[in-house]
Amino acid sequence: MKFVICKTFFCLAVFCLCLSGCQRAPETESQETDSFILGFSQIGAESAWRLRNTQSVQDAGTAAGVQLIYFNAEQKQENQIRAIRSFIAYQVDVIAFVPIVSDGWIHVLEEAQYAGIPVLICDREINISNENLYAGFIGTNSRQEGVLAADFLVKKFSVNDRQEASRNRQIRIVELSGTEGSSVAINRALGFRELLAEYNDTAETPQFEIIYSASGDFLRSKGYELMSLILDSNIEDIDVVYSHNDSMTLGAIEAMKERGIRPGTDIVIVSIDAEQAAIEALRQGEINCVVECNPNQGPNIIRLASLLAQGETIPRITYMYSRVFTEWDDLSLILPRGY
Ligand code: GYE
Repeated sequence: MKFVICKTFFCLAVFCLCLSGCQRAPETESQETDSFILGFSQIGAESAWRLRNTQSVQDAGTAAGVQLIYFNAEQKQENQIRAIRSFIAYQVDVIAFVPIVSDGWIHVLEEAQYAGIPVLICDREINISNENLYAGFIGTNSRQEGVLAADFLVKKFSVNDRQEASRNRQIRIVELSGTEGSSVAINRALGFRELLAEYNDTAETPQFEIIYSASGDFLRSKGYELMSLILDSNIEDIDVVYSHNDSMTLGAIEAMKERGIRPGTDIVIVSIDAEQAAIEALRQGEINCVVECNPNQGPNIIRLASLLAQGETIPRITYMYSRVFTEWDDLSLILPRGY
């Protein structure tokens, strides 16, 4: 595990002391609210999205003068639990963490509650019966992301059908899902299925069918391996690949190209995240739709953590705004993504 303490807080404190010695300025609200210690446990560095997410928290912490204690769990839940225990031992003011999977947090959260330290759940949700064990959640609405991905397919193959031949048959979908047991993978699968089931119930053709689903762990290498396996197996007539993140999508595209398959043309591709490389693939016609998942959660995390440090309550759920990029948009208007 990597352990980093931001020194900004100390420099700022020294700076403020010097300043107050000269001017005797009254303490402003922001000086008060920013001066707290935040323990932040991140999952790891599995994707460009995750790197941007980490950077966003670190930048926002530095800008607000928060003392951030950062742990990288390197994809292991036990490392995250150990990190949270060390935050408790260190007596931080607030704990924030990105739960790699949704189950298995009860004991460590009880320990945090016993120590009187509020906990902010970031990016991925947890599954827990006693909701009082954490203060709130900030992240994206991953169920809605699944709904939006399915909504694009419904438009692509029916309402705005550009593939006449597909009208009278089933649309065969392969799903590359994220880390097993993570709320994001569970909800992106759920929202996607919900909307397609609703559509299938009301429309005669085309009907959508998920013919294969497996986890690629949100990794490009696994997206490549999985897609290679699928294409070399007896799974035939794939119309769509629905991938839970851009890293896996980019790996899958590579596997398709190696086999002479034209991604975006021979197989419709729907992805989630909207990192720069995926937007480029969208521009080149190799991806048909990308549902944005906004990684720039740092300012909200720091704002909510500040409130918790002051003993205030926060909303149970804070969702980040996300949009959808499709092949029908004016792609020249998309600004550089920064990740
Ligand atoms: O989509 C993916 C990542 O938890 C929302 O995790 C996040 C997901 C994101 O590594 O790229």
